[in-house]
Amino acid sequence: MSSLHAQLQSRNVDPELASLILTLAECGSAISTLVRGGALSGILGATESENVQGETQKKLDVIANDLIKERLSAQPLVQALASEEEDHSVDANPAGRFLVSFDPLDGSSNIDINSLVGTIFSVLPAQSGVSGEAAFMQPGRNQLAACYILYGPATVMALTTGQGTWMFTLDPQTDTFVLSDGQVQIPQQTGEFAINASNQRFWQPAMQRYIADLIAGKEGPRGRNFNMRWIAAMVGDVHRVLSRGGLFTYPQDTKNPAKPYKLRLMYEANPMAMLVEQAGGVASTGYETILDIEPEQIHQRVAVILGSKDEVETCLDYHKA
Ligand code: AFP
Repeated sequence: MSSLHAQLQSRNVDPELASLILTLAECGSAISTLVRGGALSGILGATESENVQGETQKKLDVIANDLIKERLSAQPLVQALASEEEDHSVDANPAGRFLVSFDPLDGSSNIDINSLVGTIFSVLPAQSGVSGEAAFMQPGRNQLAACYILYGPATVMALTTGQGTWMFTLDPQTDTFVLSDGQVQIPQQTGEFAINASNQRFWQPAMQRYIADLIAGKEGPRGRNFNMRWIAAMVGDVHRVLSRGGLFTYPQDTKNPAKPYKLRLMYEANPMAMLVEQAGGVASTGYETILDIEPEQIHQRVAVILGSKDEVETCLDYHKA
């Protein structure tokens, strides 16, 4: 039984980065306690406000955001933070070495049905002489750490600092994250995919062709059957991919021409892409490696295709045709 703290030490993670990661873990553990309380914690239901993305905020979106904002602002190592739920980045401590972006509660529509939700964090280096949102304009390849905390039947944390992806489980007795997989490896091949199929008529032709061939199964060009899963929380779908392989995608669509992509680069795509790459998988938009995208604004959205290497590469071949 090795704790997160012990793992960070034994793997020689920069002590200041390790200290920040422990703060992120504490945020996850506090939110986990609220999630477990459900209706008893007063966290269910919606607020009357909308976030910058025009989405109605759930009570827990706001509670989780405030909790993380408060704890990170008090962390001397954090120069600034950016949240999916904040209009603009928030300055913390000018001398801090790190920038943290986060999705405080991923999968908000699952809260009221007692289904999977999670928190996602991405850590970037602060840049000398650059402040405000401009400081966050770095490709995901620059991330020093990425992690998510999934509030499921067990609360688990997937973490990378660029030396592989590790998985921890929260021990509710001691309130500590304990190592459960020291080297996550996504199987290269898979028979499972995840996509919101209700958007099928809005996808681009390449994705239409790819998914049609998966669904055609044994009788189709792929010559074997595929199974489909959709959790409606990226954190849950990516956890399945890290646990047993699979392909997850939220592709470009024309459902709302003003919003061709759903997932956010800084809060969802970049940290998940780092966790997946560090576990031997691939993460792309269909045309570009996610971690190489040069961001233009903190709330920008991208198409995402990630997971088992061979299957993602097969999907990318359809985009070349
Ligand atoms: P929130 O972060 O607003 O809860 O959105 C969740 C999400 O961005 C991602 O986690 C899911 O994969 C996706 O939305 C679900 O989208 P659908 O509503 O199309 O199922």
